Amino acid sequence: MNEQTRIAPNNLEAFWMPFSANRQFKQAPRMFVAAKDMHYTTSDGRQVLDGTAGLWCVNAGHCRPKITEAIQRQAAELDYAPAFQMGHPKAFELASRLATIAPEGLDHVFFTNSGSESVETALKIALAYHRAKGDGARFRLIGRERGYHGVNFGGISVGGIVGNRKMFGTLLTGVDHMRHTHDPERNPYSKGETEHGVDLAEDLVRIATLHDPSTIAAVIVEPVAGSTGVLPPPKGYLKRLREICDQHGILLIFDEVITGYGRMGTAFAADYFGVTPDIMITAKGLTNGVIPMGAVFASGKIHDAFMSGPEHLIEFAHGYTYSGNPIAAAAGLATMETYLEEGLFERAKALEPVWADAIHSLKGTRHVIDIRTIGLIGAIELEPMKGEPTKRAFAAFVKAFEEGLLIRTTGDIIALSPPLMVSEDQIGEVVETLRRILQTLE
Ligand code: PXG
Repeated sequence: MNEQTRIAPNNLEAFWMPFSANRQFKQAPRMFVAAKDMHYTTSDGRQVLDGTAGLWCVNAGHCRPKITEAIQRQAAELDYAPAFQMGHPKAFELASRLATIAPEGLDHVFFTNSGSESVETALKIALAYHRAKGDGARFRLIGRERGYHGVNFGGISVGGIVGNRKMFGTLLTGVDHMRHTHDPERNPYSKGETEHGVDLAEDLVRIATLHDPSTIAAVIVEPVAGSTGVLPPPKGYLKRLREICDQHGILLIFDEVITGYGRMGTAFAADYFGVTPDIMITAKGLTNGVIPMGAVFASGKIHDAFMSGPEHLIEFAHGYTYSGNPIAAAAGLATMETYLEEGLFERAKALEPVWADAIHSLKGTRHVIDIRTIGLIGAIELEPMKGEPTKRAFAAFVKAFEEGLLIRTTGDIIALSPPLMVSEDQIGEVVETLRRILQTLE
């Protein structure tokens, strides 16, 4: 590490940090200054094992040479090209490459810069698709309680996290929500899909009946809800949603921002569950988190519905200055190369049972009331402190950081999602550090 990276900033005031307790953080800052493979380096020179792939995005591990070099090369060769009415080869190359790993039929790709933008893009594609087909009466969007679809207005409207919604007025109209699938009483300590709860898919029938199915444009769900504490779907649930959508001409959107790019041991959760959506939202692992980029996949049926009218006219009035940005596209291509060369998706698949057994070995540890694992994702739910929800899990987060392990917490749930290059020894380290910490926590 060079001298420069060791210097900690001496003024923390100006940066208004996202989704952070700003005042508390600034009293006792936690800073990373470097990273390599499975570890971060802190500003005081300690190594921290990355149990969360950054924020669920660094699937290939940190500062991987292929990706670093691709970005350096691209920055020196073509830094930026206009995204509208102009092109550059790498955006086309990346889209074609992504289409080859996507579930069959999802062969068109729209680039964005984040998960949140991918969500907005997907919702707009869904509405505009029906209208392009002359079915503009389909204007309703259906989400789910405990859903997280980023932080923009469409996403918080279909999302189901009250804390992310309550401050922001009336949101989108014409939105309804299915019930969530979290039911630890019926599905305690689950591995993979949960046994009970397929019946919850019938909630879509109830909502469709209430509004009339002909008014519903799309249903959006995370195949595995991530941010609200890792909620795997009940067996058969996603298949049933697919059936109901097909029966009523409703589009099914999967938000795979967390589950995409190998996190489940398959390219996408759609492959893991054997259910193909009409539109698939991705970001994060697309560029290994290194450069902001998102990609929305659409079926040929959807794409082609837009390709009518005079050829000189813009078919879809949507896009971003940085859609398909050259450096992001180069990062995406190098990331795909790294996943493939190192067989990281297969590695995640082989590790799934090892991971599940290791995390579930925490059953019975102090404060633990439930554990869920699926793919290379794990959640350890803690009993909240009386009258002070989230406090115990946050204490675990701070203690883990001090002891050299990065975890995420949401409410009183610890969420884990290491880079797919994690070794069995490192999985053991994650579990033993947590076991030790939980025993000492108030
Ligand atoms: N959809 C899903 C399913 C997500 O998980 C987004 C959309 C939004 O992505 P952007 O790139 O706009 O942040 C997300 C993001 C956490 C955590 O710890 C989760 C996310 C982001 C940051 C933290 O649970 N998910």
